[in-house]
Amino acid sequence: MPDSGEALTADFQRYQFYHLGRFHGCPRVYTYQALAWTLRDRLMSDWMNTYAVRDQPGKRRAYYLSLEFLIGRALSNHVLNLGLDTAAREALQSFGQTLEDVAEEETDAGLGNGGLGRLAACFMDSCATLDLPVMGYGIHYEYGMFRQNIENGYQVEEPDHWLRDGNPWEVERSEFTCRVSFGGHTEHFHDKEGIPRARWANTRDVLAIPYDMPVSGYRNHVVNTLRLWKSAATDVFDLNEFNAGSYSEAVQAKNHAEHISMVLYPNDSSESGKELRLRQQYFLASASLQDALRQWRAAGNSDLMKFAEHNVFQMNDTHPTIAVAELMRLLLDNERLQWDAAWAITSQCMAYTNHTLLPEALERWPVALFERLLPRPLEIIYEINGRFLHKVAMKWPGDIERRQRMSIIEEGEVRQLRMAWLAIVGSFSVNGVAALHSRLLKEGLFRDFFELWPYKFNNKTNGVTPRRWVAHANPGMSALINREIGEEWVADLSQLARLKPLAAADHSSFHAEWRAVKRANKERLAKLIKTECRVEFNPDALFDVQVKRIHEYKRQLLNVLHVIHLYNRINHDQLENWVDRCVLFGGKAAPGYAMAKRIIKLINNVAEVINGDYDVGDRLKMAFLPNYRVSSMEIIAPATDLSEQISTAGKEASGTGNMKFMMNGAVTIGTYDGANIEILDAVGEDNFFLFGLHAEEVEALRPHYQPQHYVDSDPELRGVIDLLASGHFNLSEPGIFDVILDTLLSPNDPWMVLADFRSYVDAQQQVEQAWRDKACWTSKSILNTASSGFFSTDRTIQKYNADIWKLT
Ligand code: 26Q
Repeated sequence: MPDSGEALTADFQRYQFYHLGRFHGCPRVYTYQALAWTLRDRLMSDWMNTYAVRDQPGKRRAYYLSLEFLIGRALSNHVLNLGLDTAAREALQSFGQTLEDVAEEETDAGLGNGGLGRLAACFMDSCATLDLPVMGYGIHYEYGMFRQNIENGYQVEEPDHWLRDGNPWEVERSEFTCRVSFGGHTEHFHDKEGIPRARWANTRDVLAIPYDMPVSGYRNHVVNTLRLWKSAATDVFDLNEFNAGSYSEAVQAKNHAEHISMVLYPNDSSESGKELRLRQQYFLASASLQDALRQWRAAGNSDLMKFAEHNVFQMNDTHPTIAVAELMRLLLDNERLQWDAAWAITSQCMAYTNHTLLPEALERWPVALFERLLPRPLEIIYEINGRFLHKVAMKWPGDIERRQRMSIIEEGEVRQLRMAWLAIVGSFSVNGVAALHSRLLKEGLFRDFFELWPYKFNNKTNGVTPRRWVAHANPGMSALINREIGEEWVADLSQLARLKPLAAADHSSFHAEWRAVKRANKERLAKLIKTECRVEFNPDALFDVQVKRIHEYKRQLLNVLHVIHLYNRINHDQLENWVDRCVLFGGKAAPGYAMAKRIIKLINNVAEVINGDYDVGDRLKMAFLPNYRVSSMEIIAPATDLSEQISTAGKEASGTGNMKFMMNGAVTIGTYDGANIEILDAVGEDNFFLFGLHAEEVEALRPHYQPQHYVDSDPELRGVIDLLASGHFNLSEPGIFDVILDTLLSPNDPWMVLADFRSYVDAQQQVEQAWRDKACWTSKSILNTASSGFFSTDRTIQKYNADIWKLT
């Protein structure tokens, strides 16, 4: 299709008038829609071509199975990838609109909670840019991540009806609808050849209808597919009920089916036992595997023994792990393979990525629930476990305890399925998401399995896509970089290293330009914060930012304690060498996580007191930005000076926000945890503010942890705790922060917040010292961007491909 500004203008006009039925001057959302359709047309032929190229016999393909794809907005991303920036601006200009304003009209596709979901979206971007035959499989949630409002300082959740205005990017492909079974019972019989077989009978089925979203590569004419399943009632089932005269029951059953893809679960650490969640998991796994089998056949293949040669499924955490049992079921019951053949195929094409070290976050499902919902897959899991435990017994004769530890079935009052164990047993590859995380998995959680199958375990350090997180989010910095080293860095981020010489202080004019870009980005963020929080951030102050899910292990509380400490310093006139600071928080709490919600309330109350204190003035500001999401981070990361990555060491598997900040020239204050360690390695200790206990030290201290000891021996910490305990931040709401004080002061605080307070405050002093020397800070900022090449998902995906997927 023609790509000129004129051609886009004509199409845009046609869509606005003939397709949408809107005149010039209509609400801006229709301008967005008309432009989206105009661009979609330009994706279509590349999309169809990519399909055709992928559809060849004998070609190996990968599938990314994930309950979450946190995509955010698509329009600007496609504009960038297609190289249509100038043309799109030209088209909009004749209607008096800017691309930025129009892009703002798009609702984020918030089909994920946080890091794990956003990683899946960055991976899809890199796979397309690297021209790899990878398809994403997920769920077409009607409601994505809830919208967060703040009322009187408390989080209030609202449904996210992201499809209200329609979704111009998706294409329904009802021709590939699948059927997914639930309930019923199993029957065992011998087939004509006398071979024992099973059938899953009397099931209640639902339909899975695919909705495809295009995933464009960066200027390479590749458009891959993200296929999202929507649930619907089967006609047959409705009709049966209807014939029996129970019309309303039939409609109810229809509702029941449609519930499956209704809403994303808003927990970012597993919440066990919810039946609907298990339905979602099986729905995704079953539909995706059926579809992959169909695609493989449609490409002209037929010898099932070659299936594992041609297909690999990457499971994003344990959420889609029921796929192990489901592929076995399809091969045994539908394809009539024998157990050994089916197992050889299954265990050769499944791969599992773990995203957490918290033992309490490992997914478990009550066996009883499985029995009722998925009787046939459960039988298969029993068989997998029996055969597996036999192997364990062979390797460690008489070691009963180990057999119990390693069993996929956890015995106890409620028998439970350990999904991580099923994933490891059923996969040929098991990986963590940062070097430390992968090592700790081998030494801790997965130790027994590592001893059995050391060759399965590997590391794939996370990344983020530089297209969205730099080229799109930070056009000012991108232009500056382009001028210095050309544009190649966008698809080869290691090129950024060529900026390193410019960090030297004698490049003062480059330094000034770098600062000017950051300053403009800070103005943009300050405007947003003014609108959303009614707080004034001064762009000349240090922008100190912690945005991520609210979780105790991420220690937003440690950050708050530091802010209270700064407030105390002001109140005690300790203003020597003062550095003006604006502290920004953002993030959602799981609706059922009371402590996380109380932390949000604390942040808001402390902010209100500080911002309202005339004596504090511009020295210190604090804000909580409501409804943190992908599109907020696109404004926040480019405007950040100091990136807060302060989890208890050994608890954050990787982190990916840390990488987005680094790429955009923020300096990190962080613990020796997750990918922070690799960031520190890349940028050097002079350009990273490291503090706190290491993972091993945390565990060594745990049995003896006495938080009161730190309070007694550190007057500044005592000042902070005393002020909090005095009720200064909750004068009209007595007692609401007692639970927070209690955990901070408890020897059982798992996150050991107070153990790192002194070290954190000292590191913050180093931050201030560096900030006061403009050249020194600018140099650190440039070096962070220049050293961030490793953290591109292009590198991550190349490693997945080289070690696991082996696609050509
Ligand atoms: C499980 C069962 C039932 C309901 C919800 C869940 C659930 C949903 C989401 C459990 C966990 C999640 C999300 C986890 C997550 O985002 N983990 C993060 O993954 C990132 C990408 O690897 C890492 O960088 C982060 O360190 C890790 O916390």
